Amino acid sequence: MADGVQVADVISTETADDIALICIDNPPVNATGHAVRIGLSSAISDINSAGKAKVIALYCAGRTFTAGADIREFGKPPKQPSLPDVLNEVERSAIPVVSVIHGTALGGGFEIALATHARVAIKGAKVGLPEVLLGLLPGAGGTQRLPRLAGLSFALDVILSGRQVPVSEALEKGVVDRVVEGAPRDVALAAARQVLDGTLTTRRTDRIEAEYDRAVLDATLEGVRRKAPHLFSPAKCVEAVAACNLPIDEGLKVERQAFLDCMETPQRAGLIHAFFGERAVSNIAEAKGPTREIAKIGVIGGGTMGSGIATSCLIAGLPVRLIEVAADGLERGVATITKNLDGAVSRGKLSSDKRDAAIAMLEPSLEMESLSDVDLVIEAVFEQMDVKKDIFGKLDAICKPGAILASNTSYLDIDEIATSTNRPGDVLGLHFFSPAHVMRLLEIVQGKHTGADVLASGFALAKRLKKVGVLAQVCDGFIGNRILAHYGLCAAYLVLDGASPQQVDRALEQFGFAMGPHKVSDLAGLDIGWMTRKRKAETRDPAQRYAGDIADKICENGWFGRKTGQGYYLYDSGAPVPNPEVAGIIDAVRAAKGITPKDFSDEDIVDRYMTAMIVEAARVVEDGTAKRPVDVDMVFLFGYGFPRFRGGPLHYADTIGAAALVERIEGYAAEDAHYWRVPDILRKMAADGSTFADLNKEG
Ligand code: 3H9
Repeated sequence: MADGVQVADVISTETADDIALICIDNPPVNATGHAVRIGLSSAISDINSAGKAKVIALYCAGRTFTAGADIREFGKPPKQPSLPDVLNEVERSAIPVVSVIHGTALGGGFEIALATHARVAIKGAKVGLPEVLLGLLPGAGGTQRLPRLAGLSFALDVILSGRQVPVSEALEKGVVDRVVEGAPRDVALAAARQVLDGTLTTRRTDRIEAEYDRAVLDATLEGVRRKAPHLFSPAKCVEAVAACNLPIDEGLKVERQAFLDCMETPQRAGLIHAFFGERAVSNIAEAKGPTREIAKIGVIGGGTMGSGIATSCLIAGLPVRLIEVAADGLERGVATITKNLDGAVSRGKLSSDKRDAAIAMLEPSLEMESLSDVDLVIEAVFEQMDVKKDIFGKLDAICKPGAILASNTSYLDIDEIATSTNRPGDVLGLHFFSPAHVMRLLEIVQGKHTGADVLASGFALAKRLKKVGVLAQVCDGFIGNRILAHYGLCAAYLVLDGASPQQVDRALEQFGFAMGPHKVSDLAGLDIGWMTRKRKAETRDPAQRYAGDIADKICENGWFGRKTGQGYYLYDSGAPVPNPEVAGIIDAVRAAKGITPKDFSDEDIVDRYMTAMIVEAARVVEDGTAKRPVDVDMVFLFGYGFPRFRGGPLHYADTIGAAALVERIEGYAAEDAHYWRVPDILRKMAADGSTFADLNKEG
């Protein structure tokens, strides 16, 4: 028995004449957990000892061949036998082994197939080595066997991209020997017979000499360092592949060490947290239950947001009725949707046929009454409560009973919006992120009265749109924008007190963000923050130091960022350069406020910014706006460009530790005790030594 899983439950063998069949049956994805490794090793050795069979055929039950190592075992003490050892036994088997691939043979799963002596794939199958996406490298022979079978360049491409290779390509590259149709067991029997009658040739990969080209390896290494400077595992992948010119035993040792090096990094833990987190957000009771059918969607508002939402629905094959108040607005909306779809075609994300089908499913209309037959309406108009309430009042009168009424508001109170209808149970928030047809995050906001089936339908829609739906409760800004408002203030304080916008951006880009906060603001439009500051001016907390003066002055000049050609940066000649006039504005504001600029190190900038993010993220978990820390993490990975290899703000917080964070916050509080306050939840965690990961486990 291994970890409560019986070996006999996951590996079975049967013999028929000269043929031995081994079946792996470890749902859901036949991962090579401890029991599978023990079972496979014993099966190979028992069949060889018995000496009756002349060929072994290995296949998997269920929906797929194996998806590789059981990722849940990583980070725990390793259990023998290791997968590389088992696969060496497979390769050394005196009786030839043929593998039958169906579904997706990924990572250690594909490595099993590479260690067998012939590979037959069932039509539609895919193979791949996605370890790099988990901060790892193929550690069970993939870096040694794939270049031997398919050449250096192909191996580097597959290992560094982590992509799933269609079986036709795998056949062309000689990675699989043939592609057939049929059920895995039938194909396994047929393949075994072909080995016996000599129509399917077997070969030992370890006896093939790998093609080797130092120049290709050097150029690849330089490329990964340039493209992914923060990531540890891509360079290790190249290092391991570079050992494929050694005798295989030595090459495997280099691979093993490189794999263990990757295993030790926090990046591996962050990326695996991201893998499971993406699935965990919808693995909750609220997302399950019965749903309402959504076959036709209404989108109100043809601006950037509404058009992006409509594009996303159309790409998913959902007909959309787009509503605008005036003909020119409607025309602009249709033009934006067409542009979005054309962009998806040129990026290779959509076929021309699907683009044409999507356009055919779009019905523009100036009549709100035309929404009487849709199953879901998504309102995406200005962020003004009275406008939204007016629309929802009308929708209540127009829409059929049972239709779901959603608002794409980024911060307004869904419950108040729902009061303008007689059906608050049908109302929820569906907060998309711009550009809505590209960004994968969807905050699903539960109102006080939102029906359980309405909420579950929100999750079903997210899945259909291939988005990551995260449950959020009502508050100003929900999960993401509420946290952003808090750490955005920290960035503003850093500039007010001594850092330059460029230094803040550089420090955070070095930390792993694709863009620093000032570049992001320039991209989003500085007028958006300006409007929000004006809107909140009356309710601003007088005890809180105001930090908007610099941004206000930039906006007063009409500089709204990229769209006006200047903001914190100038955009005249392509690559952004610091706007020299902003430095003058900063000096003037500091002088007027009597601030003597301080020197901040890049490390200090990152620490303050990240601590501010963690503080508000902790509060969002504490007050239940987010269900668990992992929900906050996924909001940031999929909606805010947070570096995936750091797992999300609260996963990152665990790498610092609650006690160290409390100490940090108390240190900053000496400068500004109003802004820097320790959340109770963090103080409690510091006292009892618990972590955000513990809270995830509690659910
Ligand atoms: C590796 O192999 C290292 C080796 O080189 C060396 C070793 C020494 N382990 O995605 P789904 C779970 S590294 C454990 O929703 P789909 C998943 O969490 C590994 N669990 O289904 C989910 O659980 P739940 C390299 C796994 O049909 C359920 O299975 N391999 C694993 O949309 C269904 O998954 C990879 O990186 C796993 N390996 O997609 C492949 N995989 O139901 C990772 C999945 O509780 N897996 N689960 O939420 C995938 O890419 C997709 O799961 C796959 C199926 C395409 C297979």
